[in-house]
Amino acid sequence: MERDRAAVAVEAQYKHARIGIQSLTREYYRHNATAVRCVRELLTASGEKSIVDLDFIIARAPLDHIAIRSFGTRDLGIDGLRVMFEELGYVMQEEVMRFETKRVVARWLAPPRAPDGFPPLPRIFLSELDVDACDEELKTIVDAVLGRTAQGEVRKSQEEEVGRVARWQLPSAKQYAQCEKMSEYASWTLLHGYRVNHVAVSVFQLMKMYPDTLVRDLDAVEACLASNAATARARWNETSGKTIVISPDGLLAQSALMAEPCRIQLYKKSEENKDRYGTKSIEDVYKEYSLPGTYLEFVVRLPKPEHANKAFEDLSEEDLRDGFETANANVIFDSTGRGGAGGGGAVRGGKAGASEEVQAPASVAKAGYGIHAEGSGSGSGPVDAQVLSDVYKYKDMMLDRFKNLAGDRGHENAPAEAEGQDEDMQQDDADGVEVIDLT
Ligand code: OOG
Ligand code: NI
Repeated sequence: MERDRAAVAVEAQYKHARIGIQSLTREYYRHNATAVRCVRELLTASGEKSIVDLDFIIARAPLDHIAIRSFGTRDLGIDGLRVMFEELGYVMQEEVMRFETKRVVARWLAPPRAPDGFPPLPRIFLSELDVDACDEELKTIVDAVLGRTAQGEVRKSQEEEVGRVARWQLPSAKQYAQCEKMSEYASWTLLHGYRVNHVAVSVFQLMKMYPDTLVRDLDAVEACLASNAATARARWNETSGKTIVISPDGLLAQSALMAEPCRIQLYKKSEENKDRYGTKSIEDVYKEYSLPGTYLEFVVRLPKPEHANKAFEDLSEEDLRDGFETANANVIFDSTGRGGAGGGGAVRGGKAGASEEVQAPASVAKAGYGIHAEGSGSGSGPVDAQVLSDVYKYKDMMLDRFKNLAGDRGHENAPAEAEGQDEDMQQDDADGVEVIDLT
């Protein structure tokens, strides 16, 4: 009886948390057409037979984590944000990740327990800009924008149009551009606020849902997306020189797409106008820019060493490598970058820490669950040419298999737009995330 009551409580809390998470992910997907297409492709290629529409994706697509950015000042940072997740039963973890060159700090929360038979909820990755540690020039802009919550140079915040969630108004085009040179993290967060920065698809949970899926590691994710014209154009984050980053223990592998461009209007200047009677008026001029929006990430977690020999069917999320890896995360952050000085850890005055170096890939995480279970080695090592060429051969092989699969599925998987997509889910015309003109 006691046991039943506990089970009921677990289930109630889980369902409550799931509603909260789904409302966040709904907003994320509503404004990121590429993410919808990519997740749909992974599910369909994995054998999902239902209509993979937005509701299906929100309710069922397995996520490893969700990430939100913030400013570490007043109550605007991690400690302000954590509360809403703790109310949903999430538990803040002790681990604090520091990204010295970016002036960013991050922590994560573990989800409440999932009742038997239910998939786990995603972890929450929260980060904040260490505003006090920033150079004066950057701090001045951030403070100016965060302080401007009432009427001012900024017309409106475009919450509905672009999915922004902030307690401050938009920066001007000039403030954005100046800020971006120093910190892409800061410029992104001034623009978008607390909206979900990215969600990460869990390959392990995808395999649990579809035991026969070919999508069993990150190379297979790439091959799957490359095999369909609707998703093949997605640009990968290759700021580390490759698409996949792997933790030194070889058990956490991650890859991410570059952010979806987001069209947003920013204040440019004020102009003095005269009407035909010679009456003067001041008019604010806004301009539309295409700037980095949100992105999609993919995660492979392998079993902890003590569970390495468990059969896949017996493995559950708790048996896997947990948490995050600073060096991986440092690269993943750059998915909202445009390759300027403000990204890649080059915040002025910052110094590159050795701890932020990305380790060479370990063969085990590349290879996925099957090979790991056979114990083909672990740990990180120098990039082995043989391993890499095997990976590429494997990728080609997977690509062929996905192409065949797509052929079998016929029109269902044709490059044409999926029916019934929202107006605001249309692909941005701009290829890439170049600013139109930000001066
Ligand atoms: C977070 C980047 C780090 C991960 O999974 O390591 C990250 C961000 O871009 O805000 O998501
Ligand atoms: Ni992430």
